[in-house]
Amino acid sequence: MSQKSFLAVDLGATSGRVICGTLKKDKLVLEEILKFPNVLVNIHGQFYWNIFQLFSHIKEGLSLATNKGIQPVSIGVDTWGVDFAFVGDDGALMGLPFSYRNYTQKENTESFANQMPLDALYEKTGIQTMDFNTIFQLYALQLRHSSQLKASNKLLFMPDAISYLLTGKQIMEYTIASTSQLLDPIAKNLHPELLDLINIKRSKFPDEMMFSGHVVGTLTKDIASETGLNEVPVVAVGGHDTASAVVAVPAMNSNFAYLSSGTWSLMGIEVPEPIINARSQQANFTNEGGVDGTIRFLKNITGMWILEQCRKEWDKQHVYSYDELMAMGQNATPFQYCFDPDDAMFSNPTSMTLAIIAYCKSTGQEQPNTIGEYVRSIFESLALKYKHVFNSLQSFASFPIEKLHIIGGGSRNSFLNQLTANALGIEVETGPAEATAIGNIMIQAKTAGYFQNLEEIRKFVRNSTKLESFLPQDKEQWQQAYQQFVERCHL
Ligand code: LFR
Repeated sequence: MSQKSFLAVDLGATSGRVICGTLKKDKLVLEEILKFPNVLVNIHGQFYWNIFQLFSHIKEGLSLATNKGIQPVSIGVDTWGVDFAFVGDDGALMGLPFSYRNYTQKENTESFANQMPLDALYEKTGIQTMDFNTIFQLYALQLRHSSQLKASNKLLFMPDAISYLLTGKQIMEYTIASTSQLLDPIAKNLHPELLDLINIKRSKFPDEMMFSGHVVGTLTKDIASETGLNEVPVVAVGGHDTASAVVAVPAMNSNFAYLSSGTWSLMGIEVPEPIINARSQQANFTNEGGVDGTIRFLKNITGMWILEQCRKEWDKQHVYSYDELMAMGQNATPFQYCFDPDDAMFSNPTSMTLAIIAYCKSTGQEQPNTIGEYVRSIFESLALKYKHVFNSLQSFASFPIEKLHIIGGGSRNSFLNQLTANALGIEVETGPAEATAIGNIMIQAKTAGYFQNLEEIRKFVRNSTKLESFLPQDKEQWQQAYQQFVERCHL
């Protein structure tokens, strides 16, 4: 195999990157070209994504790639889910996209439920109810007589909006569209009844539902000349970051579960058909669209978000490195405090440490006092919640889950990895940390003809990654801690 490079534009909720992946013989070699912050903008109490600034950073990343002598075969874009941008009749973006981290989401869902019961919505879509799903956001925009919604010609999901800015072509990529809770999971297209319910015409969305592995378009002449790149194709990858991450799970057989660990922790299995029944609805598992006809049966768990938010507060006093925080957590006494990371009070509080204190008080616990105690309680609570979701996941899987693959940035956290193995009682294998970018790049490489299927891709990723294995320890202690967790958190 000769050397071939691909560029991944990978936007997360707190930062974005342009990464180059090169196929060298039997390995993928990554190079980070540019990392930039993705900062929520608060305007009159509403949170927005600054898509214009993100786009400037992306172009800067593409120019830097040119300066490094990279001429990629193609480019792929992935982002977080559910959010979208509006485009006007003249093709211009209409303002900043709303962020899913707005406060009023719960009211939107409750108000929607008066139109259609949420279990009926689940039955139609197989998507977990999360207050920020696109369907509820759009419903709320209708109620508010949103001028953007009214005046816009098209709605583009985030990765599609970025691809549009790069190519001038408007498409709707399937994996990202599936996070909207507007799709019929069998027809794999927008559900007419749901569009009627929120009073939005099909023509508000691009005509074409595009599946990964197709070409969206080529870089516009302008962008090519501005960045120095050729007019290379932009390929539809797993536009949803989690879909791209799951591509890069280095599994050797299909008896695995994954935990894509970043701001969110997404725990799930890969299945050929959606699992939609009363039990999956009750447990609020989702059936998001994956690449190559797969379904990502998973659940969102609040991930590193809680630590990230606490860190912002601690940084004001003293900036601790990640390793220092880990060490403080490791030295704190085990199993003193626990909380349900998915409690609504942690979704976007003004102060995360105060939210933890409030939770502890309301559940009859003492409160953490030192940073080490906070860190330990955050990671133990996460590991115990992983256990809770894992038990439920196993009850849906038609196979014995032999291993949990932790991928994404959070897989670098060996303290949490060990706690997770302890809580779950099975082997945990970690890596790659760059799963999202790797998945993005590997789908491009498959589109270019270098791989036939997911199995080949995963073998190649495994060969390219330094994996680490964590075996369970302290079984009885963790079983007791889990009982206590379930009682305290009323799970
Ligand atoms: C992860 C992620 C999750 C999605 C959440 C909000 O980055 O994409 O999969 O539920 O962000 O969009």
